[in-house]
Amino acid sequence: MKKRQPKTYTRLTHPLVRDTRDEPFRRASWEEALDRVARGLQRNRDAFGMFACARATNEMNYVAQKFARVVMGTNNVDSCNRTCHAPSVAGLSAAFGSGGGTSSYEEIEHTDVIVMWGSNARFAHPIFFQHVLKGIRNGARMYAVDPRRTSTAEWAESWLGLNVGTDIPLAHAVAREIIHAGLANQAFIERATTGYEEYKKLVEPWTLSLAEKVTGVPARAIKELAHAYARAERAQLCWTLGITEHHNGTDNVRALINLSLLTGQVGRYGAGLQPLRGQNNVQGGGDMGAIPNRLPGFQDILDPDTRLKFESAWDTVIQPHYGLNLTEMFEAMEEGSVRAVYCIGENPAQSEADSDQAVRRMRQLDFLVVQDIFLTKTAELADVILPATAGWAETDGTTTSSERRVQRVRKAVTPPGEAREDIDIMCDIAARLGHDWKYADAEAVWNELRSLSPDHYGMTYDRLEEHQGIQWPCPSTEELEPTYLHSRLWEKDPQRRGMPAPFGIVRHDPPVDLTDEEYPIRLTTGRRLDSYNTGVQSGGFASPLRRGEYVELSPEDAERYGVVVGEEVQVSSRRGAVVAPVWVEPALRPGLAFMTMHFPDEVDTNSLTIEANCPIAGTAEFKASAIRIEKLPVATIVR
Ligand SMILES: Nc1nc2c(c(=O)[nH]1)N[C@H]1C(S)=C(S)[C@@H](COP(=O)(O)OP(=O)(O)OC[C@H]3O[C@@H](n4cnc5c(=O)[nH]c(N)nc54)[C@H](O)[C@@H]3O)O[C@H]1N2
Ligand SMILES: Nc1nc2c(c(=O)[nH]1)N[C@H]1C(S)=C(S)[C@@H](COP(=O)(O)OP(=O)(O)OC[C@H]3O[C@@H](n4cnc5c(=O)[nH]c(N)nc54)[C@H](O)[C@@H]3O)O[C@H]1N2
Ligand SMILES: [Mo]
Repeated sequence: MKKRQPKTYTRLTHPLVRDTRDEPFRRASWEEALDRVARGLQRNRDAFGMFACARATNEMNYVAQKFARVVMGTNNVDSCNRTCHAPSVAGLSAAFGSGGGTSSYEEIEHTDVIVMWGSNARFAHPIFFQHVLKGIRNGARMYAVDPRRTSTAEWAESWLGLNVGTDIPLAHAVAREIIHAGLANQAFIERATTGYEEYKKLVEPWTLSLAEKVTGVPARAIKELAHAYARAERAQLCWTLGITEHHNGTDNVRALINLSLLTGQVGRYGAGLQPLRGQNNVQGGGDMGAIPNRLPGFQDILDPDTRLKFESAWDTVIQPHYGLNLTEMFEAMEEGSVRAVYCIGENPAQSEADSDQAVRRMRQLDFLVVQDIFLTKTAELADVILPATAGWAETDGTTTSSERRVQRVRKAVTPPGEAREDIDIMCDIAARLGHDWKYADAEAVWNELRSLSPDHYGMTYDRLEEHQGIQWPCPSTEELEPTYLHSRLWEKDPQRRGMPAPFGIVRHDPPVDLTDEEYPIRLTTGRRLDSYNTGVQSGGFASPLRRGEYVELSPEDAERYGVVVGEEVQVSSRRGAVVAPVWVEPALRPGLAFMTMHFPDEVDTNSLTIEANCPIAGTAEFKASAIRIEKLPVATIVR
């Protein structure tokens, strides 16, 4: 078999510029590079978009969104939260008025039933999975709902191997079984929810046998999950991209939230909902307002009092409407209504669905500045490249984990070459465009945020240190709130209970990219333990775990196509084609293939994926493409 070496990315150490896109980059001084950026943005003031970095600190994300809103006068600011958990935020907000996961990590150690739905946490959230393992050791039973028998599923009492994109039928069948078995929590439903009668009608057709037919999960396994979840004293429902990366991701999320409302498995210690976020600080990026619909502290832009508060603090006028999300910004590039992009710590040239289209759109921009720590594929498309310090270990500040815990991070190593902190670079550009912001350090940024976000007000740097991180909400500098959200739903006094949580009336809608005779295989994409996202930060290092990119096929399909491990095949979708070696994977059922996004320089998986996206959240259907596998003619096989 051919030995392939993942690409090693070069760390950026000084600014790079060029006059036209056909020229190679040349080294420039910071002065020259920043002047060029200021000019490029200035001439596109009315057509600007910003991508912020979910790996960098809260402070950096706060300044990034302030840059977009104050310097450029737009709410067009977003990050890779769009490509993963925007449906979780939208679904949780619609149900509970707040987009955060409801529980703390520790609670999973003290629960009775753990449902991992569309989440391969053993690979993708290994630290959280240590808490899961403790929970299992303490007696919790785990159920894994995933089309693949993943490494996570290996630890489960039961694996529900469903067909890709059939989560709503499965959730509805679980609900119907709970209702018919008399296990619905009537008292909670009456006290804390709305829309139950309609929901009951919605799920009624989803008998166990119909669900078995549609989802492929045996009726017996669905029934067992329903009884375990509803009877548990405390149950935790965790989900990730298997739920969200679909064209109906927000509906999927609502279907899962419904199960917690039906059984009262939310708002108590040990009972809750955990959308495990992807990046070290994607929770914080959104909390800081680096999203197009919220100001810092997750405060709605449409609320006039909120806008007024920020307008007077920042001495500016905030656009009274939502900005474009990442997906919409790409569409706007096509139309020409976004012509300049400031891309900080994102690699959309390789991470966007239908990446050939994304690259073509970025090429059409009048001006692209990329600020990164490595020379990425996206940076190669830019006019100016700015070298940043890494949010991790090279910068002071805070980040927020998916249990809403804000923690300090510190500068421990000296950044290479002339690399500068993201915040300082942005402030220097802001100054060139007429905004003189002075921040002595990260703490000064944090204190400005605290003064504007009630949920963060009580978190001084000293207190974060003292408590080794604090979960939001934290409105008081004296006390701490409970580790879980929404205990109000259990209040007997209706005055204190606040708004009830509505059941989501959501219907099954199969993946957009249908399989047929021409494209008979369902491709789903995701992660492996050994690599990170587009490989920029994990490429190049050697590990016995790493075997580069493969198209993983079930043993049955491999036999049917007559292909063996290591043999290169052509993988085609309705958008593109790649050549990839085969891996025969017993964890896959016939008709299902798996690829990662980790080695795009070897095999560009995202040239296959479909851009169809959730109309509420903008997240693309990375989890469901239709493909065909073809043997290569012998002459083309190069070894
Ligand atoms: N090692 C490692 N860890 C990472 C990352 C990394 O690149 N490498 N990336 C980080 C990021 S950005 C994120 S967002 C998280 C993502 O973490 P995860 O969401 O856990 O990772 P994925 O492998 O993308 O997808 C999870 C599972 O969804 C399943 N799935 C596919 N289609 C469906 C479906 O229709 N229904 C259901 N129920 N399941 C389905 C897949 O088989 C897969 O096992 O990981 C983070 N952690
Ligand atoms: N096929 C397929 N595609 C997917 C997915 C999938 O499941 N399948 N998942 C999607 C998901 S969940 C995500 S989150 C996206 C991820 O997509 P991206 O966010 O575009 O990909 P990354 O490889 O994580 O790129 C992160 C970049 O940030 C830079 N960086 C890191 N730290 C810093 C810092 O402190 N400052 C600056 N300025 N730069 C920094 C890194 O060098 C790197 O270039 O991919 C999406 N694409
Ligand atoms: Mo992600």
